[in-house]
Amino acid sequence: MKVYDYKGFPNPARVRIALAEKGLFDKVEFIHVDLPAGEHRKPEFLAKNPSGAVPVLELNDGTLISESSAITEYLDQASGNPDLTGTTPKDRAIIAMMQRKIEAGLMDAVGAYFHHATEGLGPDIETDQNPTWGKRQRNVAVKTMGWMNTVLADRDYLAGDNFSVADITAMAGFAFADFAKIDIPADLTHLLNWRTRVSARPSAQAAA
Ligand SMILES: N[C@@H](CCC(=O)N[C@@H](CS)C(=O)NCC(=O)O)C(=O)O
Repeated sequence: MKVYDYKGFPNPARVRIALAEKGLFDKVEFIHVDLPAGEHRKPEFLAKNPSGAVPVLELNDGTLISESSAITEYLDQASGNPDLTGTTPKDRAIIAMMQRKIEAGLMDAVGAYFHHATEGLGPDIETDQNPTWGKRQRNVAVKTMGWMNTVLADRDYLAGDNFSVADITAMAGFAFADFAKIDIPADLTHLLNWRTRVSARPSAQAAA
């Protein structure tokens, strides 16, 4: 398997954490895509992912899977021991729900702030900025942190008692928030404790 990515970037980090959790990190070939140079917008890469974004997983039979949650779903379900995306219909639905809320409310909101309300990846890449919208998305991210704190008041992980892809999305989302200088408010103690807990996992180093 090949993973097209850019080490240190937020969405590739999600797949790197998932690979580490599944013990597959050394079983894939990482292909560096030079985002700041615009390699992801060239026809060769757009043929792999028309969205022009990393990560992309390429299976040995040539199948191309983009979207970090879909890649994680594949890695987990194909492993024979799906412990990140659930097994029962109810667990799978709850994990998918929490993953998507955190993806939209934290990861994507921080991304919108970074790309629209800061210099982002520089003028050659950030050609369609909307700073007003970007700043509003910063508020969305902080509001989402508050909601996550209430969720974590009575559970160890975001989708229940077990670590899941929802936690992976949040781990990468908070690393991105750090980079974009959006702090977790100090009174969100459940969330801060959760972050300490997941940061101690060996997989957290995979994305660093
Ligand atoms: N929804 C996608 C988002 C992928 C994404 O936005 N990746 C960023 C890197 S963190 C990217 O490639 N950005 C390039 C661009 O938007 O120009 C996922 O879950 O993988």
